[in-house]
Amino acid sequence: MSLPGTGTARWHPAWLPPEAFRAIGTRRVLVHGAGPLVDTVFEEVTRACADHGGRARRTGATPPAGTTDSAGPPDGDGGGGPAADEVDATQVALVLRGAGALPAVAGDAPVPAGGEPGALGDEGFLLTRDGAVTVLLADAPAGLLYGLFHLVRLGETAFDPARPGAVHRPAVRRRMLDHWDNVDVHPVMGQVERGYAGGSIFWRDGRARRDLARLRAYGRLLAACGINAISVNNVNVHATEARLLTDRLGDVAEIADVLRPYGVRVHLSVTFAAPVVVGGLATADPRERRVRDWWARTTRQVYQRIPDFGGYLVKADSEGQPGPFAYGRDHADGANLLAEALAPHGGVVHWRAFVYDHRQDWRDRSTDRARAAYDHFAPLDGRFDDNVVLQVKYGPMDFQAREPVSPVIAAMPATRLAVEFQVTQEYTGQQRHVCYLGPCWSEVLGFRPWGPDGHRVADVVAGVPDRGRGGDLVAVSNVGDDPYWTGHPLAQANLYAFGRLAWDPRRDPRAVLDEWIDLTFPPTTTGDPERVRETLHALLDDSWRTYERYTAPLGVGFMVSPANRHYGPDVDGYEYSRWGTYHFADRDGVGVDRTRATGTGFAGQYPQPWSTVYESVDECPDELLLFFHHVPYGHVLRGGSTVVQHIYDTHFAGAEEVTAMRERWRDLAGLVDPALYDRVGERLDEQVRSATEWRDQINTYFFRKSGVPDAKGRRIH
Ligand code: GCW
Repeated sequence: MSLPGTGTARWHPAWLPPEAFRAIGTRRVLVHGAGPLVDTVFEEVTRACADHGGRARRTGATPPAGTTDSAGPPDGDGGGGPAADEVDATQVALVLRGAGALPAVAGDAPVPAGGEPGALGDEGFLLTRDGAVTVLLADAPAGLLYGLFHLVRLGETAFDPARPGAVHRPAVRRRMLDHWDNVDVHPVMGQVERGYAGGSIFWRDGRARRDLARLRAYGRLLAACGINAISVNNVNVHATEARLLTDRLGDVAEIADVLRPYGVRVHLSVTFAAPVVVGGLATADPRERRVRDWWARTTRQVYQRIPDFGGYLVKADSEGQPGPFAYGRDHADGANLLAEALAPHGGVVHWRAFVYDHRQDWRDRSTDRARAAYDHFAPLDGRFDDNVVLQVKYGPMDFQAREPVSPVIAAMPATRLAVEFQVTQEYTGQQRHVCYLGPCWSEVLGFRPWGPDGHRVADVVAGVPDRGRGGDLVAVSNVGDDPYWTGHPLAQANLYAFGRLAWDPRRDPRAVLDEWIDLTFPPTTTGDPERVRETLHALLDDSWRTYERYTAPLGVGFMVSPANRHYGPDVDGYEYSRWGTYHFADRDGVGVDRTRATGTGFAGQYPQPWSTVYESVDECPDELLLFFHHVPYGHVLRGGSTVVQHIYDTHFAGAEEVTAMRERWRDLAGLVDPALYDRVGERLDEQVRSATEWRDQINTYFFRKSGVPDAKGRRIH
């Protein structure tokens, strides 16, 4: 298909339309350095210059004698051969240090503190100036690539002579996306589990899709927002997917080949039972020699085929997936088994902490799903190998619109941790609703588990002495084969924001949105850039809180429809189920008592001050009240209103805000691409319908339970 405004492309350019490269593409650009990623940089610059009239030139493409780095194209130019005066007229130099002598145009550029040769690391870069030349320096090829996309983001301002020199490095070493894509269409979950953007970009009906052009375009988008790792199949590993590790490894290798030029390493979800399922052994017991040998042998073969393979991702003893418990072993035994096989090759195992009893009896009040990850994993701190990354969902339950930060994050200083977000909007509107999650992730990353003077979650993930060994940020992808990549075109902002916040967790999510807006809707193309920016901010900035207002109240979570696969309201939908996701509403009150004094004791899993704050019904933040406490409907919140009145007020307000969003979108008629305009418009219609449904079901439910009328006399059915 062809999308209006995108030439003949079958997909929307997202945050990399050709116009986004105008500032760099109109200049005379020198790329200096050797190796495949520098080739990519040169290719990008060459294309930008071809589109916008600039000149691209390459030096240092032949590695200095004695190095083994693979060479790119010979030194030369990407625009017809430079004349001597053009060489002198270089305006921008992207330079890999250590690739022979620095080109003269960059030789005298002042180096800001922290940017000394060798100090930038594998992915860092610095931006400075040498006289009239804008100079970007990196010590490793990936740094040059990230630096290029930094220039693209900055646009004209990158070349402002007054811009002070600055060093940039990612806060987190691995910024990873997990695809929950199935190779075979799963009878219940389909091609992509919790996917809301069509089919998979990797797989279709049991086969690799081999849409290599699109995969390459995906790699570009990922690199441009800083993502450097990806897992290509669902953590629920079914029969066909188990074979990606063995006889179907070629499919994985092909994806790795396409993403490699953009610095994205490929990881694979594997089943813990692989030695049995695909290896023909009678056991997968981690203590058995033949099992360890099997993993060592199999992993060696993986690395023969994919030398820069990232590692394994494992969901074990969770929601029916096999794991070490079957052999009387624990999660450290299980994770270390795979870590041992990966270690000689530099690979890592991401071992998920999403372990709980999914066959709970709703009558049993002593079992609390929120406790489970901590109960299972905190006692194992110190037992995991160095190349194990324990992957923890950001909240103790399951990607709800509002949860407290998982206490596991503060409980395992001797373990590498990855915090897992969900970019795919399973519980946040399934990409039919506008719900910009940047502010939610930013809150989580900025949360200080040890109180106002302590480290943040982001610090723990980056690594701090005595508090965290350092790990990764991971998110479940929202991408599919939809022409807009993400179903809802505005959901692209979530993918972009995840990458950017993983690179720099301290960034303001609104500033991230500004970047995304300017790249995706370049000011030079929209006619009225101010209006575009303001309108998109008006829709997106507060949309997560709006979503929270019209759905499950005060942190209690769920209330989603099981029949509609978690879309839309069903207050009691999971109340008598086995999943451990209850709200316990009765005629007197609502909420889950997770205190030590009278409840499940979950509040006690936090360090001070939070364990005291959450324990206390008076100190607990309003937005989490029903997560931690069961309170009467007349309980007065810190904000001043009663619980039931708050429910009514927020639900009326949330639904109204969505109606206002739909109105506001109309401001962009004629200013953005018509097909995109219509797609968003249709989804906003659905969001208005759905938010109204949520409002009415939640308000009616609590009115019927409590008998308390709305103080403002609004219509409750
Ligand atoms: O949120 C739940 C989803 C499952 C998912 C699971 C998990 C891949 O409903 O579809 O399974 O989490 O994170 O493993």
